[in-house]
This record gives sequence, structure tokens and C-alpha cells, in this order.
Amino acid sequence: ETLEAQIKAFFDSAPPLHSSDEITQKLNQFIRHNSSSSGNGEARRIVCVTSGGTTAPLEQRCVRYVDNFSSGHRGATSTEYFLKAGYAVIFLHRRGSFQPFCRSLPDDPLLECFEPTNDSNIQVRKAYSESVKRAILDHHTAVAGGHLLKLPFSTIFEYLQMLQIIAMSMRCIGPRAMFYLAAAVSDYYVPWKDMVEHKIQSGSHLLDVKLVQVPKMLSVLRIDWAPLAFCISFKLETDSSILLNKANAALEKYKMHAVVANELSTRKEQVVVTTGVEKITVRRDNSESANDVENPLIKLLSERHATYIENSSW
Ligand code: PAZ
Repeated sequence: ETLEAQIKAFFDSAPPLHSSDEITQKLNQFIRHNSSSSGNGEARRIVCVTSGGTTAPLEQRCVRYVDNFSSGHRGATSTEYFLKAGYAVIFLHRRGSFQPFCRSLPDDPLLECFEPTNDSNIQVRKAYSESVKRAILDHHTAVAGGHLLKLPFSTIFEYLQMLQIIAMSMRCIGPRAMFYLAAAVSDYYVPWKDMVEHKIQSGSHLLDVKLVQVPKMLSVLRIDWAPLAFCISFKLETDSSILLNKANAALEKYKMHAVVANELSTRKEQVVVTTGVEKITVRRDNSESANDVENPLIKLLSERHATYIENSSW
């Protein structure tokens, strides 16, 4: 079976997105807003940051699913640094995963950061007042300026359909578009038409479900959906001895402009960016505890993207 046939089978079998018209409309408005040089200076570069793991449901009325590990920390943090670098960000994220500007808050921010006052009002606890203020102000600036669009997904079906809509909408900005694909995407799924409708009953020793390979959508994104965009994908491994080879293989196979290689246990400390000719190790600056590896990483990618735009004849 050809890749084209696999892709057609995937999209044909996928349950249609509930709100694809609304998503398209939001995207078009967002892209238009960030492409006009009137009012807010120059047209911005626009990056689509994908974040979190996709689920592969085992039942149509889904109770159980196969998941991919990703907390969404990389995507949320990168979004903050992209905004700081002057990008507009489409944040395509797993529902419930880490959100930009909330990383420094406790797990239950509403319950832990606030306290009742004597006159039964609510105030921010002193220990959190700076971080709450920063989070709200930075988030407000991004949203009020129209520079941050958040789109949630849960399943691999939603994710790939949304990624396609985003890529198609971004075609009109040519090389000013970037894809930063940090989401952990399922390699296997149960085609919708082969999936049972109701909750699978227990009782048998063996759970017999057939998972088929998700078609490799990266090359389609790169070649067909968004041929002029600057494309960065991620490679995660737990075995560091195969990591760089895998990253280089992905770079070639999918014709990415760069692949960011990371190992699970050290992913917040260092990553390696491969571009084919170069292999650049990017480390978190330990001198400040509040620093993130995404700080130097986004700086590097933003510079490379600027050069890419300059050199393009678009
Ligand atoms: O989301 P997180 O911060 O917990 O982890 C980030 C990551 C390891 C999922 C990401 O950096 C990555 O490598 N994404 C691609 C995963 C993959 O190879 O499918």
C-alpha cells in the first residue's frame, strides 16, 4: 500500500472534527491579524507549536485508549520563548497538558495561590503574588495582542486533521511560517471503521485489538501541505546510543530543516539540533535556576528561520 493510500485511508476513516469551520475561521483571522503591517508594526512570523501526546482510542465511545508520553512542558515553555522572540503562536496542544505561563504555578493554582480575607473576599497569597501577577500579565499581553491562539486536541484523529487545517491556512504566508513539532504522536492506531462501538468487555485473557501504523504525515506536511514553511521536528529516544542516528534518519526521510534530538531523562537539560551539516548541542544555562533549555533553543531556531526567510525567493 502506498503512503498516499494509507493517508487517504486514515482521513477517510477518521470521525470528522466537530468544529472544523470554527477552527478555520479562527485561524484565518489570526493569520490575517498577524500579517498586516498596520497598527502593530511589521508582519510577524507565525509558528505552529504542537504539544503533548495524542491518544489512540480503542472504542468509538471511548473508555480506553493508548497514549504517548508527553507532559506538554516543552511545547508550553517554547511557546513563551517564541512569543518573547516576536512570533505569533498557534499552540496545538493536548487538552489538559501544560499551558504557557502556568509552569511556575503549583498544581492546583486556584486552590493554592489564593486565600480568603477577613471580609470574605479573595486575595493572592503573598508567596505567589509575583508569579501569579507575571503569569496573568504575560498571558494577557499575548492574548490581547492577538499573538496566541490555543487549539486543543485529544485523539490522533483530531490532531492530524487540525494540523492539516493549520498547514493549509498558513500556506499564504510562505516562509514566514514555522512548524515546531514537539507533540508525541501515536505510531499506531485502530482505524475508526474497525473499532468496536461500545466499551470492550473484560473476561478474556487476551485483549485482541489490531493496531495499524499511522501514516508518516511529516513528509506530507513538508512537501504538500506547507512546502514553503520552515519545519522542525523532534526525536525522542530513551536509548542515547541510537538517538542521533534516528534524528539524522528523520531529517533525511522527512526533509525537515532541523531535527531536535532529546533523551527522555535529560530532555530539560540538553538537546541536540541536527541540520544535516551541523550537530549543535544546546544546554540549559545552569547559572540561573529559572532558566530553560528552550531559551537558547528558540534563539537558535529563530535565527535560522530569519536566514531561511532572507534566502527564500518567495
Ligand atoms: O512534553 P514534555 O516536555 O514532557 O516532553 C517533550 C518531548 C520529549 C515529548 C518532546 O521534546 C519530543 O521529543 N517530542 C517528539 C516525541 C517523538 O519522538 O514522538
